[in-house]
Amino acid sequence: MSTEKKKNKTILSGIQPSGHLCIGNYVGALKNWVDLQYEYNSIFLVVDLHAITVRQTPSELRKQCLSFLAQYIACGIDPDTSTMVMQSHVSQHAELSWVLSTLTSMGELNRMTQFKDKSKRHSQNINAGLFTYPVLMAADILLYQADVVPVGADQKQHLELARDLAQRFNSRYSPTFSVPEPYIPKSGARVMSLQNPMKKMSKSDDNLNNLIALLDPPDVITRKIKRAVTDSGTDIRYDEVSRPGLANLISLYSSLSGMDIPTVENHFAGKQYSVLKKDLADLIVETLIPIQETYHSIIQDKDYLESILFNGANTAKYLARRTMSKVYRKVGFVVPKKEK
Ligand code: AQP
Repeated sequence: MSTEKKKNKTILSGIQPSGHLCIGNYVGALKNWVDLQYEYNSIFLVVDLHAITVRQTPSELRKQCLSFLAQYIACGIDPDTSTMVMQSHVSQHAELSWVLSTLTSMGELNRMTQFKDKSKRHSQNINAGLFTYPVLMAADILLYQADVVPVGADQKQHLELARDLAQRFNSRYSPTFSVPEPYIPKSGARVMSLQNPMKKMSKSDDNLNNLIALLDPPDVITRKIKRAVTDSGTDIRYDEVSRPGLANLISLYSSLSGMDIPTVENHFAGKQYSVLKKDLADLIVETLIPIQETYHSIIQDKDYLESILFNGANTAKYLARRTMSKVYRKVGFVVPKKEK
């Protein structure tokens, strides 16, 4: 497909401003956003409405929202090219979510594995928002007629629902929404926890040894990788089933170095696990140092960050209003006179 053609297509993705943005978010999502932003019209969201589905401290959440925006920029999202949006600045996300929730069955939401996982992790706060989270995510995507959604493998099920809802609305009323395609990277789609490689690395994990945060200092990164759980084998060979911890480290090395997995295996042939761990820690530090430098240089500049959000909201609201006026008309609402 030519660049010109792709420019007519939109990519969209977002991350909840909760916990610590981690290397899993980076290789599963952010790195691909950066690579794709010049090929497509791009919209990147800080999804604060999603974040309150688990309990947050308001003053912390406010800080996190700007911190995540600054980390997106530090990772390479270019505010002159991409539209960067704070989800709560565009009220149409919630409006479309309501309409789509009337097309979603309880059974579909009951099957969502993220809801099951999060209900276990937050058993004192299993709220309706946590249950309907995937509908709001579908609204985020469909509101902007996104064609491609770069996400990690954990979001595949939610993406399927967004596709189903787009098709359901289109066939019940008339063609209205683009049906989005997931963009899941070949390597790094599912970075696993460092201490428990059977579960995914999660940015809100209470045990910080399970994750590498994008803002972790070099000595912390080196220590966490050194202590990452592996097995008692000696050769560096990728096997997700019998050696999940080692496979996770090889896969991370592959994503960050750009080498495919067999090349990484050859590169470390005859070497010990400790060598892989040291080289991986160095590679992560090398990747994150420039990100951290940029982050620290912009995070205090609140005016700059707020102006990016102001511009992002203006662009986003224009697109969102266009979609919502179609949606409301099609479902049979009376459109206010001035919007006709
Ligand atoms: N381990 C991972 N490997 C690859 N991609 C991942 N993503 C998340 N974890 C991994 C991708 O990052 C984007 C943002 O996902 P999110 O906002 O749901 O964040 P999270 O890290 O998945 O957060 P948790 O663990 O659910 O904790 P909360 O949300 O409570 O902070 C997505 O594209 C995801 O695929």
